[in-house]
Amino acid sequence: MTQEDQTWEIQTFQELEQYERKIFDLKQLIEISKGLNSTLEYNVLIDSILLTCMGHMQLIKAGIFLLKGLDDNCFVLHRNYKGFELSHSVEYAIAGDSPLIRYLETHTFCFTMPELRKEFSGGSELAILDAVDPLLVVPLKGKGRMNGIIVLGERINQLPFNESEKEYLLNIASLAGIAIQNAYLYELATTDMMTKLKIHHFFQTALIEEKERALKNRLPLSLMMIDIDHFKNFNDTYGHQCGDIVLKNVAAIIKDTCRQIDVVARYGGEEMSVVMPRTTMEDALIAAERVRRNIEIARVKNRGIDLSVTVSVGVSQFDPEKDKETRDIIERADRALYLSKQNGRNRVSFLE
Ligand code: GH3
Ligand code: MG
Ligand code: MG
Repeated sequence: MTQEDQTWEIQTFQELEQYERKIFDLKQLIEISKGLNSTLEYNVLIDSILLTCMGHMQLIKAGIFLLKGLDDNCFVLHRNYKGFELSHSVEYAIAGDSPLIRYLETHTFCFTMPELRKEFSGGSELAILDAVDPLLVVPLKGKGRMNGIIVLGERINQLPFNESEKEYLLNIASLAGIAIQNAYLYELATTDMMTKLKIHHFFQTALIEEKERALKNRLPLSLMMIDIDHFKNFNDTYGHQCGDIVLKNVAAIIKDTCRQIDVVARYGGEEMSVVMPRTTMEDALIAAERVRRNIEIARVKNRGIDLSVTVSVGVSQFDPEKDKETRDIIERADRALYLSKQNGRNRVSFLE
């Protein structure tokens, strides 16, 4: 073999290795895409994005800034961040219309903090990123608009990111940006914007799904129906806006009182429902009493006036013998709620 042949063979071998590496990377990206598109649930998606970055880049720390709420134009560090030791009392927030967000929106790069400081001079928002102290900042976009920022820190191998790793991260980021956009649209379509609770249709679907799951896994399932007492009085005495404030406050208290796995929905008007998976009647009654109590002790403010608000609650537990349809479970909780009203309101009742 001549020297020329040998050089050619080495080059071909190196090219082959590069192609194999590229094919491997692409296969990995398809898997990542499948993973990120398999859920529309925000918290699951966030974990999936962060763990993907950490796994592929051998990172110890990862976090993500996302829009604070459905109708909020402010990016905050999501509480599911990993590895960073940050203050729980500080809200790491960057305004959506700030120069930093506008800059990142128009630049599809990964930045180290020194690079970002050099490239981007205006705005005080860098201090927020500085407080997190990431190795790399990766902007996320959906439909051309910023919808998040990934912050990555500290690698297991201590090495800086090379160009091909940065390119790979940008590919992950573009998949993550689309997945976040989809989850955001799903959230928007299934949320009642006034109370920020789930809409009626979502409740009905969730109850059917949970009933099937309970049957299959022989797990308990309970339901709470909640209605605000004498709600019409708030409207009639202080106006509809006051009624809306009362409704929003009650909704927020119910959501804060319930667990993450509970589906809290606006059933209609000033009536709300909570689907409680893996919950027996006994535990559902404890939860219902907690909801009732938390609303009773809260003071809802309307134009400087403290309003006292109470609710009546009805609870039922799914019984595979009795309940052929989900409407049977709802009907029993509804009748229990009616009992609470009849017996003087501001109380919890149940029907077996
Ligand atoms: P009860 O203790 O028996 O439940 O009495 P109530 O006054 O709460 O019940 P009623 O059904 O008579 O009145 C419910 C009122 O809620 C009537 C309706 O106009 C009002 N309402 C429904 N949705 C909204 C809303 O989104 N905002 C406001 N401000 N009022 C609403
Ligand atoms: Mg009412
Ligand atoms: Mg009502």
